[in-house]
Amino acid sequence: MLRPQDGPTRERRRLDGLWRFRTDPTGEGRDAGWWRAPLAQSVEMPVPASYNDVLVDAAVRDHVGDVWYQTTVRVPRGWAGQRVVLRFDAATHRAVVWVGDEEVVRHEGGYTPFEADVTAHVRPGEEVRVTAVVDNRLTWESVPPGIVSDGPGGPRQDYFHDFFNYAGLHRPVWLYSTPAAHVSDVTVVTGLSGSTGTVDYRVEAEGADGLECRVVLSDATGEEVASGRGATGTLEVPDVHPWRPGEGHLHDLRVELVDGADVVDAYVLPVGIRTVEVRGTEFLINGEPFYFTGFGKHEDLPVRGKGHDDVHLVHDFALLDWIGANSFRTSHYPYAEEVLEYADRHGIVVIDETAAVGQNLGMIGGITGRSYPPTFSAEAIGDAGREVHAQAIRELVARDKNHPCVVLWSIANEPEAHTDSARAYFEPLFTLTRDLDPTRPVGYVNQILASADGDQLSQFADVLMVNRYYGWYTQTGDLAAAGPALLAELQAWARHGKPIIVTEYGADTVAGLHSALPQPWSEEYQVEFLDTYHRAFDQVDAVIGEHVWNFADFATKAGIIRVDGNKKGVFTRDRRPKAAASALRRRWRGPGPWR
Ligand code: BDP
Repeated sequence: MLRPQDGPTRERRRLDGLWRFRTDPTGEGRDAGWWRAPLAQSVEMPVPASYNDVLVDAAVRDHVGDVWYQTTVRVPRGWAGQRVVLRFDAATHRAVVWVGDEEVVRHEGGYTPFEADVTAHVRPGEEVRVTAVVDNRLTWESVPPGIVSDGPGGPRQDYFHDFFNYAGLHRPVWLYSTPAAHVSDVTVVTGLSGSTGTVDYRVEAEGADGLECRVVLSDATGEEVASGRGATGTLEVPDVHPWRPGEGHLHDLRVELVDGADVVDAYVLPVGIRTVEVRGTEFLINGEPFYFTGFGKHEDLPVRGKGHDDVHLVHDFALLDWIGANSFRTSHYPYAEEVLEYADRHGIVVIDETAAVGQNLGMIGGITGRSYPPTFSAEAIGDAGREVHAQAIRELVARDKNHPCVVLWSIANEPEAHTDSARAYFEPLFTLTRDLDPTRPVGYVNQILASADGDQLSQFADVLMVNRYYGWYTQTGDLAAAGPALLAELQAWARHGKPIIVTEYGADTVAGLHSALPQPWSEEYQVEFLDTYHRAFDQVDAVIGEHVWNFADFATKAGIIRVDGNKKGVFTRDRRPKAAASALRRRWRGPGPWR
């Protein structure tokens, strides 16, 4: 699905700002038709933002079920004769949208965009009411999963992942125009052969019978470097300037539908020419071994929750640069497209993850002492849940396939992985991901219950991604024991003959808590903890990446092992560095073994 853009044949309008908002604790709005009139008893709510922390109201913060958003928009007069589209970049976790009195689209999944052609429901020059009901419930048929139960205070949401269930309209909402005959999708696959770059392109168009497709590739200077005709083809770029880590060099692919000399529609796609390949235990970008340094992140901010914000977008990337990180993982859901576009432009490498987190009921039962059904079973995540997961993968690849920064798909974080039912659940999802995108490696993120010998999913993965917490959840406070245990495990994984990225390792750390003898929770312990891991990584050739958990402290649900959220951040939630930040900076900006 193409991002809306302004151009000679297209215009867009952001509907962000203050919308009318109302929680619907009894779920009456759908029966009562709340979209048919101005939303009664509403308050004002900013879009984009999570709604949870904006108002000082526990009933909003912990709300379970539907909330309603509504705004009024005037469709530009100049759009007469154009196709008009309404697009939500995200609605967490599902939504139904009406324009005026008409339902125009519904969507499942909180982190991928959806849109509707609303041409028939709007009149250029006139105002129209846009209403969305957004449901935050997590069930066995959602990604991520959860359980809603009845409590004395109303419905309660339980879930199995370690970040707060922020919800709402987290990302921009757009109204945009295209011509009736328009470019509806573009796919590029890039290659390098010596100093020549190639761009295989495929254009899809709607209502474009009789029109010709023309493409022009230009360099950053605007100079044309290649061109082609037809909906598919290969462009060759001699003496190419590739996209590479640390240098987000982009070309522009201008796609036009033409009728003789008339340009009916034009769309410009930024293209980074680069290759990605796994060879033995190496991860190659443009044929050169790449070592990942960086973090698992979150979209998480005070007050805004998961609401996208350009100030923090730029600031987080500035901190990544300062510390010497060359990459991050979109743990544990697809991030806003603005984030990937920024990474494209700045040469930051991304592991792109679905929202499949918390699919490990044995582990959760072990932590909480509660009993759950088998994870991948008709009583828990069954066929319907897997289809939702498959759809989430389809939408992720459809959205992100053209980003040069994305070099690896992660189809789940820490799912159950040591059982036959896990293998049966995941094998088709690996196949699906590869069918959708044969050009990028695929993996999943492993948790310690599935060991190097017991894991049943790694056989399907191109890259091994492992999260480990020796010295924190096990061998707590005992780094002398943690180091050898970690090393032994990494050596066992190395026998698989695939590259290993340690996608999580970290210790909760209270900023400002100091201890001469490094004790858990102190800044000194976090530094020594990371050092211990790095010594092990440097002894295992197959380890080709290190992502600390986490970039910054983040909000979680209430729990006895969380004090005001998860404190494994190298930065605090408001992005102040803990001692570990300088230590990481010395390693990542110094002459590491990966350089
Ligand atoms: C891992 C999860 C991550 C948690 C982390 C932790 O992947 O989401 O936040 O542990 O416990 O299991 O800090």
